[in-house]
Parts: sequence; structure tokens; C-alpha cells
Amino acid sequence: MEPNDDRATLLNSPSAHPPRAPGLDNQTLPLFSAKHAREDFPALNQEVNGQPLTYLDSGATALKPQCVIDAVSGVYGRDCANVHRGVHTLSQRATAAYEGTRDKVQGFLGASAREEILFTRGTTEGVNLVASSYGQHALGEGDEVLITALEHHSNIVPWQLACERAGAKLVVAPITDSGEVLLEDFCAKLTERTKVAAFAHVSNALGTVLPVEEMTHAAHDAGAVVLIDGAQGAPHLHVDVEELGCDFYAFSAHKLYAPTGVGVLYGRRALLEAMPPYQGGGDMIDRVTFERTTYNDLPYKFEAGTPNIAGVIGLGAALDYLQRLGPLGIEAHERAVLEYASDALGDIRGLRVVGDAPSKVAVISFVMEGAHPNDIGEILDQHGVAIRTGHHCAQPVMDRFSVPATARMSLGLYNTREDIDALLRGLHAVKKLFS
Ligand code: 7TS
Repeated sequence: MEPNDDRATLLNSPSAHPPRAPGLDNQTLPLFSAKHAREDFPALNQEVNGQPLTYLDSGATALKPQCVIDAVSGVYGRDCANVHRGVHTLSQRATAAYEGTRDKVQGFLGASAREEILFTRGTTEGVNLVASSYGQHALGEGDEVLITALEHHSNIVPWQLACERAGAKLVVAPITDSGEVLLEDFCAKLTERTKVAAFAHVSNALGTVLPVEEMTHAAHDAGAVVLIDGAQGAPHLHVDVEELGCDFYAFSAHKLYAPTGVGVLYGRRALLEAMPPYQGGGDMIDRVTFERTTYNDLPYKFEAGTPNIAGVIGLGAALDYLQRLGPLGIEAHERAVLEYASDALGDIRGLRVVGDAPSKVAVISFVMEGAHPNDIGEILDQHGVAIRTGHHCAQPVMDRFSVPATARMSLGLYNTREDIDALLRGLHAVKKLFS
């Protein structure tokens, strides 16, 4: 295979995927071609500041393939109706597509029941739901919630609020100089008072993959329930909640090539059943009187009000699309592009990568001598290259590495080595200007 060939090889690529069916060896799996897949993303077909767009900001939000755009426009242009409410044909069609997505998500996450799949507004709402509802159910004075120093604000602040309400304490497992969470450091913070452990699958600021399966086992041994923030995990890694053993797994559709305003919270059925409702309103009730209300069954108990119907149906289209392309091939391709980018950025004098954990996906954060990350972002934009700069909603991570901000490139399935070459050209322009 030529070094610049973007058809990812599946051979010799270590993968988090379970063994495939007997008789189906690596050779028979279709190769994934990013170059072909790019044609599915109309937003890539444009110039920015006179240059072809190089989109390296999928960690913030991924671009959408045409099939997702078509699914959303199909809802508004044809099957425009509310769900779970109408006997008429449009409502039945909308309900079937909406509930069909729940089945697809169940398959995507390997959950054992569709009732364990809740639709939310995004990862943020998923974490808030658990912190609020499970917090109310299980957290008391003197209890502890364990997170890590790598978390996005969405997996910090809801727990601070829950701890304040309950009189519980937020405990933080540290990270190393390379941006890793070591299992022994995490375990050292577990006590018999730890009621919840909540941690990212993948750090959005550094790209570190956390040892989530081992962390989950350790937390369970200590008697805690486990929430995994999968916002950056689900778009890049195989997820099987039964294999991971976690109690909750939250992700955002928009980072998975689907619309904004939709997310998924997986929750173990017994826990969801024991938890009080998060919000009150239509659809989440069984019977309402002024004296007393009884609640609907799972998953509807946690889905108050009209949901983002078109968004959920768009998520269904995105999951079908990913299935067609082949998640294994995408994973191998992204790994190859990340390696190419790591090597290339490592060769630029005056550029320092922040976070060099041995296990990373899709993200490289960096700083450059003499140039503020915002300047880097602006100059790159002049070259048509989109990256994110700032604290990435992970200020404690910035504090840990004593930087106010970083520049961050993040990958999606459509990125190629040519995108990294465009980034390098832009970074050389930054160097020229600031050195
Ligand atoms: N958790 C992680 C690890 C994230 O990366 C994000 C969003 C969230 C939670 C919140 O997701 P939301 O969809 O509910 O907003 N991260 C980023 C990012 O890195 N750049 O923009 C958003």
C-alpha cells in the first residue's frame, strides 16, 4: 500500500472491536475509502478565504453526509407530525422512524433492551439527567462522586451541582504529564463513600483514550455506579455497553455526523426504573390528577415533551451510513491519519504537542512558541483550515498543563493526509509570521 493511499488497511491494526464471525477474515472486509466518503459531505465542497476547505474540527461538531440532510428534510417536507400522539398516517410514519432509531442506537451501543436508550439534547443533558435524577435518588451527606482531571465541563459542573445539593464531595483523579489517567491513581481515589464514578471515554482536549473498562470494574468493586461520557468516544471507537459494564453512557449525535440538538443516554434498566423523573411534562406520564401523577414506562418516563423528532431520525440515518461504510475501516483510517499528523507536527520546531498519551484518538492539541492559539486559528482560517482554539471547555486540563489555551485539530472519517498537509502549510505560515 502506498503511504499516501487513503484506503485504510485493516490488516495489523489493533482494534477495540470484538472478534468477527468465524470464517470472515480481515482480507474479506471491504476497505474504507475516505476519498470516496468525502463526496457524501456537501459542506466539504466549498472554498474558505479562497482555499478549499480543510475541516479539522470534528471534535466540536462533525459535518453531515447528504443522507442525514435528506432524512431531516424528509421529516419536514413529508412526514411532518408529532410522535406517539396521532393515529393519522404522518404521525405513524414519524413515530415508526423515531422509534426505529431507538432500535438502531440499541444495536450501535450493544444495549440489551431498547427501553435503556433515552433520547436527550446531547451529552450535556445526559450527564445532567443522571447527576440530577440519580443524584437525588442516591447521593447523601458525606458521599463522594469521583471524576478525573481530564473531564469536559459537562462532566464536572453537573456533579458539582449534585454534590452541593446532597452535601456530597467531588473527588478528582489526577492525570499524568502525558495526559493519561492511570488506573492506580483512579483506584486510589475510590472509597466506600464513592457512590458515582463519572469519566470520559476519550478526552476532548487531548484525545487520550481512558482505560474505561478497567475503571468501570474498579468502581463497581468499590460499590459505585459508573457513567461514561462518550461524546468523543462514540464517534471514533467501538462501543459495547455490556462489554464495558458501565451503568450509563452518554453521547451527542452531532459529533457522530447527525444533527445538533440530539443525544443519547444509555442507562441500565434497573437504575432508570428506580430513578425519579428528570423533567415533568407530556409523554412522560401515565395518569395525571391534581393530587397525584403516575409516570410512563421506560424510556418515556425520561422523555418529557415533544422531542427533536427530525434530529433523532437524522441520527438513525447517520448510524445506517456508518454501518454501510464499515466502522472498522473508519477506525483504522482515522488511526493512520492521526499517526501521520503526529509525526508531521512533531517535526515542527517550536511546536509542542500537549498530551502525548500512548493511547489517543482523533485529536492533537498543541501550542507554538510566540503565537497565541487564537492567532494560530485565525491564520489557519486564512488558509481555509478550520481548527478549534481555546480551553475546549476543559479549563482544569489547561490549568494542569499551565497553558491558557491550545490549538486543537480533530479528525472525522473524511479527513485525509492531504488535510494534514494543508494544516502543515498553514502552520509554516504561522511560524514565519511569529518567529
Ligand atoms: N463531553 C465531552 C468529552 C465533549 O467533548 C463534549 C463537547 C461534551 C461532553 C458536551 O457535548 P454537547 O454536545 O452536549 O455540547 N465537546 C466539544 C468540543 O470539544 N468542542 O466543542 C464541543
